[in-house]
Amino acid sequence: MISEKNSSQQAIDLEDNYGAHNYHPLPVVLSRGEGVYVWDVDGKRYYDFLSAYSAVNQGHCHPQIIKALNKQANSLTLTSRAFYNDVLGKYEKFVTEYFGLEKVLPMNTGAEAVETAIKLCRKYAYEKKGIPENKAEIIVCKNNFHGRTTTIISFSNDEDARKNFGPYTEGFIKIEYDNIDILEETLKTNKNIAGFLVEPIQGEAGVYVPADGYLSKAKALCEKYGVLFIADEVQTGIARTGKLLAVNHENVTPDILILGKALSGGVYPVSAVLANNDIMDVIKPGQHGSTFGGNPLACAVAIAALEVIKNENLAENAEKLGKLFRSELQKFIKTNSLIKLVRGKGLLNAIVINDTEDSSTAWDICLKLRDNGLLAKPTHGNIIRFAPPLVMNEEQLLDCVSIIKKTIIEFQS
Ligand code: IF1
Repeated sequence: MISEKNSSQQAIDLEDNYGAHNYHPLPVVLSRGEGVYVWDVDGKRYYDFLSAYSAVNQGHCHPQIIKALNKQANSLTLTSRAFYNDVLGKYEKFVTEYFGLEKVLPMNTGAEAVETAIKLCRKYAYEKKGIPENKAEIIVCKNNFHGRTTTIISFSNDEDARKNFGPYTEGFIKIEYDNIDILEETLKTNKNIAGFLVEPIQGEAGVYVPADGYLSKAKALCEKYGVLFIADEVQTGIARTGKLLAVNHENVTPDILILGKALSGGVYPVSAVLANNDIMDVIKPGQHGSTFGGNPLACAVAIAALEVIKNENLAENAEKLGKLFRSELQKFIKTNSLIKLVRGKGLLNAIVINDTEDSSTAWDICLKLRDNGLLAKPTHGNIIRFAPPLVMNEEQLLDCVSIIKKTIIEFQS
């Protein structure tokens, strides 16, 4: 029996005793969410500045998305792809028109969608480009984060993510991010390149924004060398950075687009890979799939989640509030020695703290932010990511800015 007393500690103990220790959560136990807020088991309210790693862009428990979830759950949840269902086709038409690519392959998690993109890219390379069997290479970037499957961690350079999970999958060339010359050099000197897989902003690396023009130049180089440009917009997509997609800032259309997280507004795992027909048509029946991918519940939820983005102008809001957030913090850090810099795009931002990567400063600041009513998570010992739901308004954002300033000042005294 779980008593009502100390329910916070009870919940933590249960996870500690019965769950694998593959996470180190901030000590706060949440039981409710609405819009930009979450509440802990004791009823204390917080601003959510993580948004479940940008999955909850539409805000917690958005009524329109929950309504779609409930409505669909009452009629049909899963058929598998062995049969047709009456929602998948509607969703496929909707999502392809929404993003301007001809076909979609529905999956569930971000990592699955990345795996799908890799398989699609390789198959296209063998069948349409004539790369010799098993020789295809995909260029990836140093400090990438694309998920946690064995293939994906094979091209990570994060020791925690990688070490003792080998043997690793071959066929990836890792180059420096945000370096266009190295990309061209790599494309020029290797003849079996099938694709270039890139995050438009590197999230896990600490919200690292590449130089203006990097993505459009990279896309142009991919075209020149006949290589597929694969954008992993799992974290940056769906209005987070102030445009529907982060590549839209540079008017780039990816050959393969990978989406996840906020594609469902965070209520259900929904991911997708989009591409035009000449690419997508290399996959034939039996060659790829998933029991849950494209299920009616996921499709209904994703349609609602994408409608909310447009109806509520969340990309424009993210753009506007992001500028305000950075300019307010910019002003503050001029007067403060603890924060080195603030960077980001739209409402995907981070502060870099004047301390070493292995310090606990970012963690300690996050604990104090929590006490002051704002939840954020460090990425590395000296970087804190700030990514609130995009349904925030200006007044709330300024309230958050003052919580952050107050916390940093408290921390220093
Ligand atoms: C965790 C980071 C964020 C992603 C990109 C694919 C995936 C992710 C660009 C895989 C997932 C997550 C997962 C989360 C931590 C997290 C993360 F800090 F590691 F980098 F968001 F910032 N492509 N990102 O960012 O998607 O399979 O998880 O659905 O706890 O591992 P998934």
